[in-house]
Amino acid sequence: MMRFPRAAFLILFLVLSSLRAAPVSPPNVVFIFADDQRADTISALGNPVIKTPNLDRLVKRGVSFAHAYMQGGNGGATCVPSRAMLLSGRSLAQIDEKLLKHETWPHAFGAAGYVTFAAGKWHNGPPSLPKSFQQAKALFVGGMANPMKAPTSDMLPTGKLTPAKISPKHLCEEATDQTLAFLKSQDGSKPFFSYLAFDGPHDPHIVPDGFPVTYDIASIPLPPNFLPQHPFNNGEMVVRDEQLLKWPRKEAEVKEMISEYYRYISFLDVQVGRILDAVDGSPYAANTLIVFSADSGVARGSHGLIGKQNLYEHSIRVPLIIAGPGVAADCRSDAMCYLFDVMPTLGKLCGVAAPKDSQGREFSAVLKNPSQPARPFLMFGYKSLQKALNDGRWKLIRYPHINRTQLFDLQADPYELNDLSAASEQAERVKQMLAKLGEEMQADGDADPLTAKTIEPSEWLAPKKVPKPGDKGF
Ligand SMILES: [Ca+2]
Repeated sequence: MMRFPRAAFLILFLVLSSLRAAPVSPPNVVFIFADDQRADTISALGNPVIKTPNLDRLVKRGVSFAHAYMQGGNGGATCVPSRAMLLSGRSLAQIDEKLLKHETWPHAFGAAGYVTFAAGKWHNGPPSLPKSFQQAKALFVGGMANPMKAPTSDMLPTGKLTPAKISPKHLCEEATDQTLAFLKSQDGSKPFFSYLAFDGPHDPHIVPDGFPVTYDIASIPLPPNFLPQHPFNNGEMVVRDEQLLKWPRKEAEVKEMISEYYRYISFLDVQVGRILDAVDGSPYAANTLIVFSADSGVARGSHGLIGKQNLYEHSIRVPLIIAGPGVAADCRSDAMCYLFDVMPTLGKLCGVAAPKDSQGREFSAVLKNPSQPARPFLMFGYKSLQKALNDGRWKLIRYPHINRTQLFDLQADPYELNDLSAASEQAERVKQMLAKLGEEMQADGDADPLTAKTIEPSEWLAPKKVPKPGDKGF
């Protein structure tokens, strides 16, 4: 047997040590965030109608979460708290919607040496923008707008915004253009964190004239849980989103709305494809995490509702796809998580320490092994009107103002069609889940009661006329 000279061992040891010690540059992050995009609107994840070839590409290279959720809202515009939760890593009961009281995750990335950039919808007030990002372009800071006429601003080095201007392009296309320019400007000397927030597919469902993807209205399936009207007063029956269609909801009108909604998603999918192409063709293709998610789902006819001011799965469940270095490819995960767990997870993958007030839990283990669990249960709220608990199989929704409870077996009944709360064999489960919901709300600082002082009628009659601001009941 040949003996290795001692010097050879020494050289081998030194080579291996130097390999181990070689600095590994932290991954870049490209975060794409849609507005009101349901989790069931991606072709590769099972929607038989919609065309999303680029999101499908992302699905094939990453982990797709079937149980990622936004935690709810404190008012009709759930965009605001959802983004505040995402960016701060804090829960619904603990957020500052203006994002001024707590360090944000994008700021933490910047402090850790990342170049940070935002484009598109910013819904938490201009002062928090320079506290979160170093650079920003094509920002839409207003309320709802026609995306073809949305006023956008750029952030100056002082942190101030330029006077708003109207781009001749669709807001989502303009924000994508600006993101592409940012990506192209990166020379690899520092890692980057790019946040592209679309203003769609939020209504109005407007895409540029001539966009070639269309959907045949007649062949659009209605959601399996379509109803002409929600069966009881959920406390938010005439909020703005619910006025987009008249009561009772007509099947043809819902199908038309869904066809336009899908067309908008296909338009956004093209923008996603432009980003994927840019990353794929760049020198940093192998070292970039790509995330796609949305701030909420939306009802679009499910349960007789149109908007996202409810706690059914269609409105709170969000798409979440994560791909990149160290992430399993073409995998699905049933791990339950909140949107406000996503940034802590990215922080873990990128070696960025959590801001001290971030409460989210990192689930990076799921990205390596998608059969790993994340949270054991989730809690939701919408104003003081709706509260819910999901333990992975059973979901309880409580409506304190009408003293009403729903219980669904999500495993047997994923569309939440069969309320089991009155079944005698479920009485103990309802009792236990209500108690757990109350305890968890208290632990998180949500002081709303689970039974209101004044109980309102559960029955609800649709207004003959659609109410306007200032009308009683608006
Ligand atoms: Ca939204």
